[in-house]
Amino acid sequence: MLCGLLGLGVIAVAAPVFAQTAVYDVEIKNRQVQGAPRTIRATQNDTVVLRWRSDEAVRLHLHGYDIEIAVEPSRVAELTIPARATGRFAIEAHGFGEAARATATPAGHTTLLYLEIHPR
Ligand SMILES: [Cu+2]
Repeated sequence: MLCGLLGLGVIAVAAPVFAQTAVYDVEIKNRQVQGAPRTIRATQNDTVVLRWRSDEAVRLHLHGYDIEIAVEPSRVAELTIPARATGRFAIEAHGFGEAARATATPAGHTTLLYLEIHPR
């Protein structure tokens, strides 16, 4: 019991000092994000890891940071974001299915999630 209390104390002291890594699982079904919150919040200098799974090929684009990743069906694709810039950034789908594999950026963009980075 005493050990448990001490452990909690250490975590409470350490948390505000060190940047953290937050991992989120995000699933896309029928071109929509399932269950996850529409906005993922983090603190500046944290690392955010989004582990994407999709029932269809999709190309993802994180605005502001300008990171693009391709997600293939039934395979986990990780999007790692070193959260240095603060603000609210859209993560868009730049095409599903065949359009996700095309070299040109398709016209229709769909916002899937927002990433909010708050100042430390
Ligand atoms: Cu975009």
